[in-house]
Amino acid sequence: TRAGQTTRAGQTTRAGSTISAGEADRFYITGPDLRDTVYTGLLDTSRSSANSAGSTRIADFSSLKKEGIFVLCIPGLGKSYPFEIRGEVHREIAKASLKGFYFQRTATTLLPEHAGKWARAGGHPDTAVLIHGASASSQRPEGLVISAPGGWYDAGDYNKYMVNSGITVGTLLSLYEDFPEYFIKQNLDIPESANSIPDLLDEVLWNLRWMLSMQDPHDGGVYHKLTAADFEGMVMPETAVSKRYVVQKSTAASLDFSAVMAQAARIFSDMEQELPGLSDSCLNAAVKAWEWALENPDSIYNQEEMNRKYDPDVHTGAYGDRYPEDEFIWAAAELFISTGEEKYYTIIEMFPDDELPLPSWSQVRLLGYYSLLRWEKKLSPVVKKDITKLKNRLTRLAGKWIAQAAAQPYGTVMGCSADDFAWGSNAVAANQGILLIQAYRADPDKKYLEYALANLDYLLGRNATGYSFLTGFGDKTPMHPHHRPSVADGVPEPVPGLLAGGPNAGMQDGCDYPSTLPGQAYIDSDCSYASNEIAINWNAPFVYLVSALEAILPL
Ligand code: 9MR
Repeated sequence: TRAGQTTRAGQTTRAGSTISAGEADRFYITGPDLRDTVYTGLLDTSRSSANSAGSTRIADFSSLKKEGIFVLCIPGLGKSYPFEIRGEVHREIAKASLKGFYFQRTATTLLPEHAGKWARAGGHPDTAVLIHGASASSQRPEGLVISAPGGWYDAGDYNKYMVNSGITVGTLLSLYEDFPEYFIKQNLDIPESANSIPDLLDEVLWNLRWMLSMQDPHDGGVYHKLTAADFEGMVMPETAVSKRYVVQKSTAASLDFSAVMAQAARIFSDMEQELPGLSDSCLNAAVKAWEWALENPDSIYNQEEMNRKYDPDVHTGAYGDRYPEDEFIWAAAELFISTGEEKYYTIIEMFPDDELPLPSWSQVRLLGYYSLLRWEKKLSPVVKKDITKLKNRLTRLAGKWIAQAAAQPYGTVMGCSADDFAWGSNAVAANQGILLIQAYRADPDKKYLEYALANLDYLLGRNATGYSFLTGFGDKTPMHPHHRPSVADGVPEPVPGLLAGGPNAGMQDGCDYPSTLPGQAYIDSDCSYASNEIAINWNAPFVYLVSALEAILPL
């Protein structure tokens, strides 16, 4: 059997566990020692046809509400990992996945009292970063060097990328705006935990302050990334000391920055006492970056072209988004909400078509739409009409997904389309979950939550690989993520609370995958940057999904 996922007390999950292969037709839920049967049921074969995930059957024990530790057992086939039924079952995971960002902090020592056995020295001070392509003779006002310390490492590598920071911080700030009460109580055990700001916001500030330093004060444009010319070896941060550069100011980076700063401005305006002036600084920065983007709508980051012009060649992640239309929509929505000025809403086409493309680093339109929905009550009558349209589209899409998921072997929205299994597929699963939660907020029907929870189950083991993809949680969980500190620190367990990329049919790293079925194209090897890297833009939607469900459930 695949891992039996954890089921919450007092709440029904769509399906209990997904079983692969075998002939038996009955399953038993027992204590961990296989005694004391508390439930028996028939395996549901209605979805048993072979599929992209292999061949599967469902063991549905949703009606079992007894608290305790159990295993699911099928005579002749075997037993599951032990699983627990109780309330608040995801609480530690919500905390650990957010704490994962603390472990990604650059430029600071992680002390044992916060980091436990993963304590480490700081690296990458980034106080004197070269401007790529600048030369003494060009005499540009920005000069040759900037200081841009702090922020999070993007992923398993040691670089800092604005576009990816944008969607990550936007997702985390949206989580705070949607469920503020949950975060007033949460304690992450980070250096700032004793202050009066919620730890979620303290953690976000570590990256937000870095983002602010990436804006060119002379014209408002924002540098696309801060990077070494090449990826560093698998070493600890303090020994990865290659020269660092900021490269070209780009339209996408400036708009993502603008959106995040506008959103931060309204959140921090409530914390003027703790963070004097921050809200104003964020709003000014947001407006300046927006104006720069309006004047520079075609400043697309093209790494090959840049390498033809300037030395040294840069070979790190490009995040080369060629279509900034959705970034304009996101930034316009956030600026409109924060300033109340309709010019931001009317200057661009907010609804170019009926689509609701799932968020990713290159597609951020929905982040703007989610914010409009969140602030509906504050918006003018003109906009309210659009909101009604938006809600209908959202619930229609969620309903379509659910109908497909009901026939899918694992009963999850994730995996209904073969396209789901791309690079960073676990973020696809998490973002689908967020969409279902947004649909629930628009139309409080429990079915949306059940399927959001099913996608969380997917990420924690109810999938064709059987892996629980969050490091440190589950019996079968990544031990060898593509993550430099986890490889180099000499600690057998990887840094906890980090989400692996997940099955990726592209398998671009050429590692030795055990299966090429899209849903199983995953390998727990640090070789595999295409399926087993961790990244902030994957952790953030995971944190959203798990925290939102903890905040809402049980109903
Ligand atoms: O998440 C990115 C994925 O969509 C791209 O296909 C891939 C190749 O360009 O890059 C991924 O992002 C990586 C980034 O470029 C560098 N840091 C690690 C990121 C996660 O693998």
